[in-house]
Amino acid sequence: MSAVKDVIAKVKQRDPNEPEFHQAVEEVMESLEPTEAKHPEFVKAKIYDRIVEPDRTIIFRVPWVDDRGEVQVNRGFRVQFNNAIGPYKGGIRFHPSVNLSILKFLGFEQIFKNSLTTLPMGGAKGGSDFDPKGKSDDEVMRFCHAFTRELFRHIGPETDVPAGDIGVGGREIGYMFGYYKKIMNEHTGVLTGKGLEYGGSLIRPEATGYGAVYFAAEMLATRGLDFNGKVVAISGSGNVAQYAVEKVNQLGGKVITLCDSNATIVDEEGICGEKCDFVKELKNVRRGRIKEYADRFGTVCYLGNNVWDVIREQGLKVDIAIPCATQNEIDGKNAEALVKNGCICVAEGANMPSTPEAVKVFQSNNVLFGPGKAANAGGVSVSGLEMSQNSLKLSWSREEVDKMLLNIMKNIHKACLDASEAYGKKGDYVVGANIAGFLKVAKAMLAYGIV
Ligand code: NDP
Ligand code: 2IT
Repeated sequence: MSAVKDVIAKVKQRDPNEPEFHQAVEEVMESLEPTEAKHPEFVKAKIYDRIVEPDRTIIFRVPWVDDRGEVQVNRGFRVQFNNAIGPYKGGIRFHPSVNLSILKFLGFEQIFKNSLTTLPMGGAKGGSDFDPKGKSDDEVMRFCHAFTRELFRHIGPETDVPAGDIGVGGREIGYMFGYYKKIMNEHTGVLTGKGLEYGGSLIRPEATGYGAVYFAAEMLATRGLDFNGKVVAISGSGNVAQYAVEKVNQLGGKVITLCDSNATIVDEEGICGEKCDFVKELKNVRRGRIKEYADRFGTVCYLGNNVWDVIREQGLKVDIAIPCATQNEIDGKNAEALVKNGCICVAEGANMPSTPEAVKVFQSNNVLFGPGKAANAGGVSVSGLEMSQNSLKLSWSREEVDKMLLNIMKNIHKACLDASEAYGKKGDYVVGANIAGFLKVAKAMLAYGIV
């Protein structure tokens, strides 16, 4: 048996209750198979076995008091997966679905994503099963403080630098950073996604969404195509989705869908201008439901269905898909419908939004498919640039950061294509991203000996 097959089997046996983690490991490991022959030294040093085991996993109790004075207890996590090429780096997710399997899949993916950015960052992920929905600002503050009361001892600007993810945006980062600053008595770049007033970077809120669209534009350019006049389906309506919509509009495309966990809206006129402002205010300030968009602008709304079900059921024509909600949101059936309805390009804004069956459907139908670890790397890239600015104790302009982001996305695109070609799978961005991300980390691990 090949080393990677053996590793996949061992991971499944060792942690049988971690399906999302198995999925991510299987997807990465299968595409690393050709690296074994070129690098027998990796096999000998058991790099493949070592890279699937986190450096450490921290699980902790988060007790806090709600507005009624009742004590609540949540579970907090930080999976510090691999720091071979830089300090641990990766987001914090607050969502009731959060568990060890999901955070291990995210932390594992983050290793390769961060490597692809060309910046010195290791891979990590954290979070809690806390549900911010329906909580007051005070409750969110108390929870974030309680979460940081334990997390603080495991992180640091040269050790582990968390950031946002689902359910964690500027507000939550502010509460966590403020508490860390208070108890450590230091003002350092320990978190990214901070407010501009206290060390944040311009373009960080925009970075993931813009980056995903930049990556899609690079893929399209390989076939002489661009966004102009294209119909685009985007899912989610949070941070990543909002700025993906903005960039698609700037490049002349038309976005016709958005969703949240309750409903999908379809606006065939295009989600642009004041409608985008409405979504930002609705989701970031009032924290309401996307259904209100349909009420306000008189468009259709499908309760309980995600964007991809709606596209299949309604037979909507779509040129480009940018999933920006959550893992496994596009299944094989919905991928087939996308292909049938004319989709030529998929750029994953979310992490692992396509199931393995969906990926197969896209790739076997010659759809340009950009996996999350490449297509959504813009967010963590600008996090890396925020760390650089914090270390330098200065801040760069919007134009400078946006230019660096665009450059990084172009480089990632090229690195994926080059690696895919070098390993005999030209144009396969999944193989390219996994191999290009892996090689740098593996070589660093090898250099350290058995540690
Ligand atoms: P947000 O919390 O800002 O937004 C998430 C959006 O997706 C919301 O509209 C939410 O709906 C919807 N959503 C979340 N979970 C589900 C679910 N189980 N079913 C249906 N809809 C759901 O998160 P982000 O925009 O930051 O993150 C979106 C994706 O992008 C995630 O996969 C994340 O890991 C990934 N990502 C984020 C980066 C970042 O910089 N923020 C960087 C790289 C990747 P509702 O409003 O109802 O909660
Ligand atoms: O999945 C991701 O890359 C993120 N949530 C962003 C991580 C970061 O450190 O900016």
